[in-house]
Amino acid sequence: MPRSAQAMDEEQQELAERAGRLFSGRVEFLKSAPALKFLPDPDCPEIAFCGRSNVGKSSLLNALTGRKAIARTSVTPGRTQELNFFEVGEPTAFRLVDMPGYGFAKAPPKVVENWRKLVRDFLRGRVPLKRTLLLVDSRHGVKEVDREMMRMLDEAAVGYRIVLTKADKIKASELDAVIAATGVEAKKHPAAFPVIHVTSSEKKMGIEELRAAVLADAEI
Ligand SMILES: Nc1nc2c(ncn2[C@@H]2O[C@H](COP(=O)(O)OP(=O)(O)O)[C@@H](O)[C@H]2O)c(=O)[nH]1
Ligand SMILES: [Mg+2]
Repeated sequence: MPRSAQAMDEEQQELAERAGRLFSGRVEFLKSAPALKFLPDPDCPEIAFCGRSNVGKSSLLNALTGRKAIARTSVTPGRTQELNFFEVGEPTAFRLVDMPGYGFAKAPPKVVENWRKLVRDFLRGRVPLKRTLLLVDSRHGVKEVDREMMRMLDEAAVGYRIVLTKADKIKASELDAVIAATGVEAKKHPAAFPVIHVTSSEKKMGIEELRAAVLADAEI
């Protein structure tokens, strides 16, 4: 028997409330891993965040967790080349993984190659990785460097949600166009979710919905 719309609404509501409690409760930095041998034990679900340097990843992590500086917001793009792990919940319900940003100018080829290897090996081999969030700046839309990231996710068969950031920075009409174009792009990628998330860490837009989505992903 199909579930009623009301039952689904109630489930969604319950999920959103649980997500709100988890993200406003214990969130703790666990460790940085500059190479796979430093990864924490694969003993709980993980959700990873990736995107170009300066896309607003640290700001989004801070907004999701309601902290000012759980993840450092930086004006020096591309400095970190590590996977940063944060635990959410008491006891830990899941981990957030802050992946190193990409696409920064003037990166030496060796740095780019290290980035590619670390990210690819992590995506391919990480058993508890449930989902990745691919952040895209609303003002720029999907760029070629993002497509490379999308191809890596497709190849590793890690499902991902595309999250538009800094939605407060552009006009509503422009935002609609970017959402539509991003949706078209997502359809070309087998591991991409068709639904595009729209957020602003500055204006706290789309944050509650994204918390619920992350929790749902962690529980699959
Ligand atoms: N207006 C606006 N600016 C943002 C938003 N999110 C991030 N920024 C700014 O974009 C810059 C890069 O943000 P950051 O979180 O450090 O990006 P990261 O390099 O991806 O971690 C900073 O100057 C932030 O203040 C947003 O939602 N709205
Ligand atoms: Mg950052």
